[in-house]
Amino acid sequence: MTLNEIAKKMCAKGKGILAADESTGTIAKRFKSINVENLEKNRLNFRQTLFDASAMKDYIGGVILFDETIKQKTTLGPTIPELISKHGAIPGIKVDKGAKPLAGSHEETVTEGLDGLRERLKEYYSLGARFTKWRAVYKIAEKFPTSQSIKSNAHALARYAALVQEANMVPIVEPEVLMDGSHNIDKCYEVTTNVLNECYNELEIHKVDLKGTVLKPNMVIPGSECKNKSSSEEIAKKTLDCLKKNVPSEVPGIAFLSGGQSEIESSKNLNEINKINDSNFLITFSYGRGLQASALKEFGKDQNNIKNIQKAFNHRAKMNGLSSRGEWSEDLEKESAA
Ligand code: 5MM
Repeated sequence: MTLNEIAKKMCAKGKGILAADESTGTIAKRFKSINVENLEKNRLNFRQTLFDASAMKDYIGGVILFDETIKQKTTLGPTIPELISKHGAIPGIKVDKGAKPLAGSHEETVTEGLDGLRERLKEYYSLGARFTKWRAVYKIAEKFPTSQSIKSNAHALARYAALVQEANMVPIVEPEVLMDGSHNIDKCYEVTTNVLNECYNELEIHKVDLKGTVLKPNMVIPGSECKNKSSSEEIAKKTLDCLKKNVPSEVPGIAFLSGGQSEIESSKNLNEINKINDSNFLITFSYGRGLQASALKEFGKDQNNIKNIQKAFNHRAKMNGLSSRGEWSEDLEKESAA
């Protein structure tokens, strides 16, 4: 498959991406919330339960894994990447080494992980990965994000993407403008515009073939502490407008992060965006919390109740699959959960 074909398959209509790439520290927080010990066997058990669920075949185009997970063998027989491929989804891998304090602007971060990346990519390809992910993080506050943060993160994202294409994989470019803060939706629109512009400037400088990439952005949404709430219609309108103005049309797929929105909010907002999507972009989800929160709760109740864990995951994956077609509704949400 060409990189363009892989990107389209990851974001195919009715399907999206499962972001299961929590690093050991992040999964520790998730497990703490359900009183599960953060052991390798528990991480494997939770993840293989999701990757073997029936929704994988119908609603999941790709799964983003963490370094530990891509190297694991399931207790079902196959390795993790084999299990994912068996269900028709594409295995992918998070290759960044995390957001670290930015020298010169310590309250902001720059994502690291370029050293030795070319070699790591070879290994991940041999383990079955066909796409990768790198996340840059930007916070909104009075003086933030600085142009230093916007420029340094865009530069790193572009160097990452160029290396990934050289290794014959599709780079997911994830510039995440955080929801934290009291800013309004228009501020998020303005910052997201600046961030996207700088990213695509750098991607062009680094000769990245945009047809073989997927963008993973935030939605244009008010800060979580903002007093003026926005309707899904407004979020959809502003998000789509921002993407149409700032993302080059060669990009085949846009897969949103959920970023701390609830499961229902993230499905509803994605649905509204697709209802009015008049662009050529395939617009879908690449959710972590938005796809896993309910399943995680079930896992906390009983780690061995595969049926209930998979039922919760199947439901969310189906709802988001519908949202990627603009066919989700609150009624279907209730009917299918019953
Ligand atoms: C799954 O979480 C990923 C972050 O992991 P680390 O912080 O441990 O590196 C994250 O990049 C994720 O892929 C995206 O932010 C989407 O997740 P949400 O939960 O925002 O949909």
